[in-house]
Amino acid sequence: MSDLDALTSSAYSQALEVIASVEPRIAAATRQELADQRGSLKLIASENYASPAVLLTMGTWFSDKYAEGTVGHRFYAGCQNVDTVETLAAEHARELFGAEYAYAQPHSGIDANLVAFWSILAHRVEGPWLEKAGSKNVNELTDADWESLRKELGNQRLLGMSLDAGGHLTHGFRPNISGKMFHQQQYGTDPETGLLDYDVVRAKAKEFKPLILVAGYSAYPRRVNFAKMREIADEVGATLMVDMAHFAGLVAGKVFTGDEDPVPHAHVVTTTTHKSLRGPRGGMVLATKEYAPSVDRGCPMVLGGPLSHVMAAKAVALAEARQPAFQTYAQAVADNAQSLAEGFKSRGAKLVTDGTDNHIVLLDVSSFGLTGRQAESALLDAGVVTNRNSVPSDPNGAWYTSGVRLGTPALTTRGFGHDEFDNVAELIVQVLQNTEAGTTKAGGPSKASYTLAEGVADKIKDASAEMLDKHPLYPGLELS
Ligand code: DSN
Repeated sequence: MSDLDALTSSAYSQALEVIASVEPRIAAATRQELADQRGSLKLIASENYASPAVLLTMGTWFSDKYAEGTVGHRFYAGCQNVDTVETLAAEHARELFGAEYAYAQPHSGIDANLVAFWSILAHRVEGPWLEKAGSKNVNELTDADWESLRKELGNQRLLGMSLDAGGHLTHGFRPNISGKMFHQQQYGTDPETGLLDYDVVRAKAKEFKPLILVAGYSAYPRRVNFAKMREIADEVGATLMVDMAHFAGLVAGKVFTGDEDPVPHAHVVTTTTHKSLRGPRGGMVLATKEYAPSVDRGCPMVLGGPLSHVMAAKAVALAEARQPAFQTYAQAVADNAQSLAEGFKSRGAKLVTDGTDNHIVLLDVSSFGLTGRQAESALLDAGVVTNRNSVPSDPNGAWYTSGVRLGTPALTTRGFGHDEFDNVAELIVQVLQNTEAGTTKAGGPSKASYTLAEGVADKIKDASAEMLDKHPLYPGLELS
């Protein structure tokens, strides 16, 4: 055991003792969570394993500090150390992504998107309106002025990718706040190929004339040409906002470069920090200089007080992502997704878009006679952790779905390579081939109940354990 491993083991063992002295059930659940994560195949495309350094950074007294405002301009006294943390997180983010400006405060990807929407409205609508109205401060508006500004703000359009094509709830999905605060329209993917059709996006944008064109995805297994999306945005006078929450690690690791790197093309880029970027659970906004002043007011206008302990962990994770080893990791994430996709195709399974060129594989389980819900549950019984996901024009809707979304970031962190991912495809196919859809009490087809043939779960768990033991999670971390 290295000195660092011994220190980490001792730090966690002692921390758990301290926790157990107050609420032993939480200490026990924490230990169990490590055991569960160590013993299962984690294929949720939005999850990863942050380093012990990142995890330990979150457990400090920075959690106790209020720091609304921005660096050097806080609404609370005593923020000098938070300023150091936020400055470093933003500096690492700007350097890593080549961004003009970085805002490290959002608590999640959804929060980052809300900050982005708000800042675009402030910059594009409120600012020009105030100027026209005689450069009045928004606080000085009369009720009549405010009514008129409110109409302008509330009359804006947003065009984003639809949920069932792989977009996110916050990209204009009607039931989401983004679909209510904006007049929205959605673009989908080609019904034959499942691929994004830029001509269709352009035609919709020309007709709809959105203030915001949103690009990015949560469940689209392909790369996006952001240079083309910017061209479209410019043609219609829209702000291009890219949500790179899922693939930020592939951008950081220089797998997505040129037209596939959103940062040089978008006005505003949002992300999470915990998915392929492998940092703490949180969000971030990158922007061009012109949007920086409005993004900077995200807290307290949109966000509650920043989580300084998490911003500190973001700085540590971003420092890790600036190391050459992260580029090797990111390339392996993409290569492994190819291996997983090929593994499915060679076994006759159906994939949305017939493959992948990012970190996501979207398996259409309808050919196994299952809903996504049934497949997800049967896989979990066999120790394979995934999430069900809609496929384009899904006949089973967003709850039961017809797909299972798989991602390679987490198991790649554990060291899985081509052969293991091919084997993962084999194990998943075995589970699905041995799962039968159930019936409802009334005797009709059920979308939820299922039967996994006896003995299959144990067989798959044994086969997984062989791979998992060869690639331990947090090797060297031993809890006493
Ligand atoms: N929860 C994220 C994901 O799994 O992709 C999106 O919000």
